[in-house]
This record gives sequence, C-alpha cells and structure tokens, in this order.
Amino acid sequence: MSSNTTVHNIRADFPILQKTIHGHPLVYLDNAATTQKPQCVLDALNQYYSGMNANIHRGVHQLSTIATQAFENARASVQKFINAKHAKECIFVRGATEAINLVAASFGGKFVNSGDEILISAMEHHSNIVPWQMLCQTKGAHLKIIPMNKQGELNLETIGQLFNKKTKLLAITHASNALGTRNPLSEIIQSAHAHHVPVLVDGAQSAPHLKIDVQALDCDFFTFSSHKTYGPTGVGVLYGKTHLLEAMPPYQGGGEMILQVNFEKSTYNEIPFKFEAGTPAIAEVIAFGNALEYLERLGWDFITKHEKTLLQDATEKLSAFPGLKIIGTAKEKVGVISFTLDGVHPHDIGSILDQFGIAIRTGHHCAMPIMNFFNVPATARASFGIYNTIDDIDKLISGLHEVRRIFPSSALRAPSPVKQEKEK
Ligand code: 7TS
Repeated sequence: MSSNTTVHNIRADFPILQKTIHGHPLVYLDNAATTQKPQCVLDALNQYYSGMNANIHRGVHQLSTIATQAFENARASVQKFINAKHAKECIFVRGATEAINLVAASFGGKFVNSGDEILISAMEHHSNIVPWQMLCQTKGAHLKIIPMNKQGELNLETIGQLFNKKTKLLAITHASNALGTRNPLSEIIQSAHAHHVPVLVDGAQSAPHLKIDVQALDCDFFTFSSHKTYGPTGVGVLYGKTHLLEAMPPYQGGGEMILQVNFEKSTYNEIPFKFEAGTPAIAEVIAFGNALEYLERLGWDFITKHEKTLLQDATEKLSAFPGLKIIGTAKEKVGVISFTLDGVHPHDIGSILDQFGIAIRTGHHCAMPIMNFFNVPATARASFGIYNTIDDIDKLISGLHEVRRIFPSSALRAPSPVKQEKEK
C-alpha cells in the first residue's frame, strides 16, 4: 500500500476528521495536546457500557469476570506496547501527570531526604517540574537542572558532573512538548546508572510517535497518557521495574490496594494493585488497550516514516515563511513545531487559523521555563499525528498567509494594537 493510501485509510478510521469548523474541513494539528480517537476506541467504550459494565476484580458474576478479563487484557496490551518484562510492572493511573506525582510521593517520600538532589532537565513540562519541587520543599531536598542550548538540545557533555552521592533520581522527558526535541535517552540513562541513579522517563510526547522499549532503554520508570496516544482521557500508565515498585509504599489508600484491613493495621496488595486504589476508569482502560493495538497494527515503520515526512515538509515550508522563527531546532525531533511570527501574538495566530478550521495550540505549553529560556511569552505550535497529511501542512501555510494579510510584518508597520492589548 502506498503511504497516501494508508493515510487515507487511517483518516477514515477517525470520525471527527469529517467535521467542519467555521465551514472548513477540520485540519487538526494539536496532537501534542490530545490526539483524536479511532472508531475502534469509540466502539470499545460503547461495547463496555452496553455489554459488560460491571466493577472489576471483585465480583464472581459473569459480567464482572468478563470486565476484569478485558481490563487485564488492556494491561497485557500496555506491556507489549512498551515491552515491559512483566504485566504487573504496568500500573494504570489517570495520566502522565498522576504517574509522576505517584513516584514523587511514594518513591520520593520513602527514599529522598534532607540535602538530597533530584535532577531534571531545562525542557520539562510543568508536570515533571512541580511534583519534584513539592517533594524538595517537603524534604529539604534540592532540584538541579540539566541545561540546554539555543537549538533546544540538552548539554550532555557535562552531565556526569551533575550526579553525586546525593542524587536520588533523574526525571527527564523523552521528547519535549514545546520544542519537539527528542532526547538521547540511552546515553543519558547509562550515565545516570553509572552513578547509581534511577531514571524516570516522561514519555507523554514519545509514546505516540516512537516504538518504546523500556527494557532496551533500561529506564526505571516510564510514564505516558492514553489521550495523547489515540485513547480516551482519564487513563495513563506508570511503568516501574518490579524491585522499585515493590519497595515503594502505596500512593493512595482504599479498596483494591489491600490484602487485610483491621483497625490496628492494614496490609497491602501486590503490584500492580497496591497502586490502583479504588474503581479505575474501566471502560477507558479497555478502550486504551484498543488504541495501542491499533497503533501496533499500523506498525512503527509506517508511523515514524510518515511523521518524519510531515516534520521535514513542515520545517521546510515554515522556515521559508517570511518573519517566522522556529523555536526548537534540534537535530532529533518528533512531530512538534513551535514558532513565532514577527509582529503577531501567538494567540492571534491561533484565533485566525481557527477561522479556517485549523487547530493548533498557542501559549506557554505548560513549559514556562522553556519560554523564559527563549525569551518569548508564548509560541504557536503545530503537532502531527498519524492522520495528518501534506495537504494539512499546506493549509497551515495558507492560513499563515491570511494571518500575515491581517497583521503585516512589523518591519512594515507600527506595533499591532491587538498585540499591545494581549501583553498588558
Ligand atoms: N509531560 C509532557 C511532556 C507533556 O507534554 C504533557 C502534556 C504531560 C507530561 C502531562 O500529560 P497529562 O496527560 O497528564 O496532562 N502536554 C500537553 C501539551 O503539550 N498540551 O496540552 C497538554
């Protein structure tokens, strides 16, 4: 099958892509915020509620048995998707954010003490900054930052010097949501392990784009979100190596995570259940499993090749656009391009493009330290998924010409009143 035929078929699997916005066919380029969902995911949600709705892991009745089996099948799909050694190493949480908070509270609560250090990088999403700051505040520990250069690549020559006996964890993103940079994780993880430092990988922006193999990476924790990986919202995964998860205390108490409870003392269930207190998002977890199987069916060769083509095409066309500056020019990137356009506030770019049915994200992308580093208040961001086409990129470029028509280059006119208003 040719690449075009395949994308055509993929698009047919996503009902929302038939939608028109302000009278224009939807051009969805906000995949880093959340991806659209294929029909098999929508069907799974419907089939769960219409054919097997019951609580899991606790009923002897047939519906509960079927629902439990479907839920555990989804865990097996996650295990396969990230090549975890054991299914029990894959814990269902609400999303990447909750997964990181779980590790900060549980691992950090037990193993981080006053004067210890947590290492993160200069290109983290707030979800991989704030939980560590909260931990450091509670424990009297310190947050250290791996610096980056003007291309948006980490400065790794001196990474060895950032580890010492006090370093308890390195928490680092696999790919940046605001720059697109793909970090050389194997090298980074090897360096951390040489200093006996475990590594948490924030895979929210890599899992939708790259084949993940947690055993080959040898990361200690890996987190990602269903909704950015073509599955429903409200679900995510924390992968952790067995010995670490077993050494960590529960994150939340409640049903499901216990073995015995009496008023003097409770004992806890085995992993993964120790970390899955309460009734989970059962339908969403099952549908998430379908999303991962859908991606596996498309195949990583196709996905990575297709998204690379989109990234190259968009980079060339955007680079040639007068007054446009790409923020994040690393050699290795996933399909995320942030940019600014001289004389136009990114919010205005987003609002005008929306009038043409083109959805991008504008703002600080929950990565304020990155905006500060590049000295911009915000950027416009186009991010690609499996169903995007070269035609989508051409529409983005046409939309940007409309933006330019409304906001001529600042070289040609006085500053925009709209921009001045936004900056107040
Ligand atoms: N880590 C990274 C690298 C992210 O990009 C995001 C969300 C998260 C963690 C948090 O994921 P969540 O599913 O728990 O919310 N990033 C974005 C974004 O770029 N636009 O909207 C959300």
